[in-house]
Amino acid sequence: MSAYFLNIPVQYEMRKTAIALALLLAACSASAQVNESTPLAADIEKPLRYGAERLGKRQDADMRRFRDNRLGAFIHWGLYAIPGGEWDGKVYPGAAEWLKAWAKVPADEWLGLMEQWNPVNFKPREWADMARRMGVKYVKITTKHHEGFCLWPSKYTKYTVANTPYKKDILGELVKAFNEQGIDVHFYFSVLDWSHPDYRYDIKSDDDAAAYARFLEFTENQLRELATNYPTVKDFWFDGTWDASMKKNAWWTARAEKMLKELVPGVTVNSRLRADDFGKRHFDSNGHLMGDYESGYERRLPDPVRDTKVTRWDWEACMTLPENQWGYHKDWSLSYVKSPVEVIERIVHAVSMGGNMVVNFGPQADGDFRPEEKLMAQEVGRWMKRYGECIYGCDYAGWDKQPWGYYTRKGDDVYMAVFNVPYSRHLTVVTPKNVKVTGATLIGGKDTPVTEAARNEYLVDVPENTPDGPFVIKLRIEDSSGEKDRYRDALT
Ligand code: JFZ
Repeated sequence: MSAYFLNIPVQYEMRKTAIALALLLAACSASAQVNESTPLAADIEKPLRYGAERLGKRQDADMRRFRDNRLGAFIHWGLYAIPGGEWDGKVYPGAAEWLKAWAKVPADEWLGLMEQWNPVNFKPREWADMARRMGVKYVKITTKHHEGFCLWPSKYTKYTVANTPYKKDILGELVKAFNEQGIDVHFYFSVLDWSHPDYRYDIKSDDDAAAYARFLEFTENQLRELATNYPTVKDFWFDGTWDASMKKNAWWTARAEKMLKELVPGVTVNSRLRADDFGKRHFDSNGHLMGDYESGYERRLPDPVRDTKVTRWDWEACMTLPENQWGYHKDWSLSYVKSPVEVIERIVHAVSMGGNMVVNFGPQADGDFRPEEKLMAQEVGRWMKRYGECIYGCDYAGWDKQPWGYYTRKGDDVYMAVFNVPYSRHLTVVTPKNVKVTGATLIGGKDTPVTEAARNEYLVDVPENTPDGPFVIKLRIEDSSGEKDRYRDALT
């Protein structure tokens, strides 16, 4: 009896909790799926001082250039290239640029490698030639990785190229050489700095707070120095911002972005720099992207069917050739190394989802590239030369994914990048309503027949005499949907 009476309020409380939970879940999923074009009701937006400055994509000329470039190269070059993954006779299989951490090398011992920094075979113009031939439109250079060694003669630390046998300003030479070839230069910058005594992983005392304040001032000085001394820089790609100390100093991440944008008009900044008032990173507590583009796709890519939400914002992915080696590692037999075709597929995959792809190089300590990287650059370049029109300036097409490969689109041009040829030798194309396919041409080749199999379904014949490897077919379409360029220029 008493249990029955007791049950009533208990059930009532449970129902209340269930309703509150349901409301909370609804709010959460609404913010997770927020469509940037339809701002959320103000009552579920949290007020933020350091959240996103903007809803949707930047549409100015500099951002369009960033986006249209589509293919970039990463260069991870620092003291870690000297040991190349080996310390005291032991080869560590982890990322070579993290060797100091794997082998627990004290900072001053690690920075002693500076005495050996003398890349006598470094030829910036040859680097720029190689990049141009590969078809990359921009290069992201590690100005300073976690180790703290600067590729430019920073006046705020002694750990720079100026204090090595080589002496010369590597960064300055690279900026000049790439810019001469019409290639944009982006700066990678690690906030995390193992060389600096004031760096803190977390702030647990007043002393920590004071040290970290000094560290942030040092970092800001370095950023101002980079932006001022190399004014043609187009982008800052931040890294090493994941520690609790940074999340507790979100104000600084917003301030650094603002400062760089004032110093370098039009400059772009990745989302990895930013944290909001609650320490939330990349996307703020209201689900809006911070910075200009998302930079979380590292060595992986969004699923072409499930993850189409990524087409609502700008993003850039980056990849390594081995499993996870950014800096030079002497032994690439320790993990699988991607073939040029696999690199090409990832480039196309990224563009098909509205993103950019950056392919990494880890130059040797002598300033030359390993043969595998030279070969890859050459093979990718050969493909880009013939088929690059399906990459540069292209975007998400919005058509249903097919097993043969990926679509990209530029205005009324829809491209089919074919990686898997079906036994039937017919490539199925399912168009959106009001879009007709009227013809198809192999890029660098001839027209190929198209037959209408059903309403909005076409079969495109695999062209005769396709070259080995992936090829691209350009479709002629009639689009009466009135939604031309919807995916590109909509004010999302
Ligand atoms: C960082 C660095 O630690 C690494 O050495 C390299 O420079 C790479 C480009 O960036 O590593 C990361 C950073 C972020 C993620 C993974 C590895 N992430 O967001 O998944």
